[in-house]
Amino acid sequence: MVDQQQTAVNEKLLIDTIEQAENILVTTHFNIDLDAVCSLLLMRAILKDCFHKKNYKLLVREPSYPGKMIRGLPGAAEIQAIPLDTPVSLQEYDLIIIVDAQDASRCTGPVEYKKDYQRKTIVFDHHSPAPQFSPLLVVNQHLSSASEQIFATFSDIFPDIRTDSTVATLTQIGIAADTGRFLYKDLIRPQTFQYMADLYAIAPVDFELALSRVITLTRGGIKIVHHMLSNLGYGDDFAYSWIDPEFMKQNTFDTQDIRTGADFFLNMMRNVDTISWWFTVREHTVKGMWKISFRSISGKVEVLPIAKELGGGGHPNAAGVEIPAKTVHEAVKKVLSLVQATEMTTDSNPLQKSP
Ligand SMILES: [Mn+2]
Repeated sequence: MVDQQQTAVNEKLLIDTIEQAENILVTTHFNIDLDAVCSLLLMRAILKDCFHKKNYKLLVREPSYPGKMIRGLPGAAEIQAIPLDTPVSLQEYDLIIIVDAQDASRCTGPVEYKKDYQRKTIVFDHHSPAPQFSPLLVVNQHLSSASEQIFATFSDIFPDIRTDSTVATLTQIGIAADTGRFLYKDLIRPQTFQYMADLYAIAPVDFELALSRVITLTRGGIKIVHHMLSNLGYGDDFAYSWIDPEFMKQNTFDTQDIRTGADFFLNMMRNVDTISWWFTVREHTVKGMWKISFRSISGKVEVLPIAKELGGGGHPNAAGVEIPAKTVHEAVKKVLSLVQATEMTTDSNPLQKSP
C-alpha cells in the first residue's frame, strides 16, 4: 500500500538463514494463483542461481496438478502438487519458505504446523500479516505482489538477477496478475512501474498470452456464471450472489470450472451500474464452511474491514474469509446481517471518489 510505512528487510538474517539451510521447502497457499506460482518459481531461480542450492522442494497443495496455469513458465516442471488430505512431513526441512500467504494455515492443509516450525519459516508476502503466526522472518513491505516483494528484496542483494530473463519474466507476470493488469491503485507504487519497465527491457512479456492462463473461462465456468447471475441480489450500493451446492451436485464441474466461473463473476461485477462493492458465497472444500469473497472498486468503499470483522483478511478492495454455516442461505444471511450493522468505510483518495 502506498501510505504504509515500509519496513527494512533484515537482509543479514535472510541470507544467513538460507545459506545455512540444507533442505528447503518452498510452498504457497491453496487455490494457487499466478502470483503464487511466479513467487515459487522466483524462489527456485534465486535458490539455484544465487545460493547454489540443490536440495529444495516446490510444493503446492492442490487436488490436481494445475497444469494449464503453470505450463511454459520456467521451472514449472519442478512444482509438485499434493492433495490437501495427504500428509506432508515438515520435519525433514530445516527451512520452510512460504510465499504469497501470511501463515502456514493456508499452505499446509490439515497437517499440523507445529510451533517449532515457525522458527524455521520465512514468509514473503504482501497481505496484512496474521497476528497469531510468528515466523523467524516476515518479508512484507506491502508491495503489489509476492513476486514484486521477492524481486525487490533479492535484486538489492544480488544485482545480477536484474538482467536474468527468467527472473524478469516471472516478476512481470506475478505483478501484472496480482494488480489485475494495473487496475488496483492500492497495490501500485511508481517503483512497481519502474521494475516493469526495466524488466520488460530484459524480457518482453506477452501479457495477453501470459494472463490467459488465469482469466480463461471454461465451458463449465460459463454455466457457473449463468447460475450466479440467476442468484444475483442487490443492496443499496452493493450486490451479492452465491453458488448453490444443489446446483453443483446436479452438474459435473472440475476445479477449473469453479475457479474460472467464480473469478469471472467477481471481475464482471466491477463493471455493473452503480455497484461499489460485492460479495460471493460458495462452499469451501471443508464441509460446513463457506468461502466468502469481497471486492470493491478502489476509491469507493473498503471491504477489508468487513472481512476482518468475520475473521478474514486481504486487501482494502479484495478480501475474503471462510465462515461456518449450515446452508448457503444461512451463510449469505450472516454476511448480510453484518453488513447492516457495519458502516462501510470509504477510501481516502478524493480523486477516485464517485460523484
Ligand atoms: Mn499474491
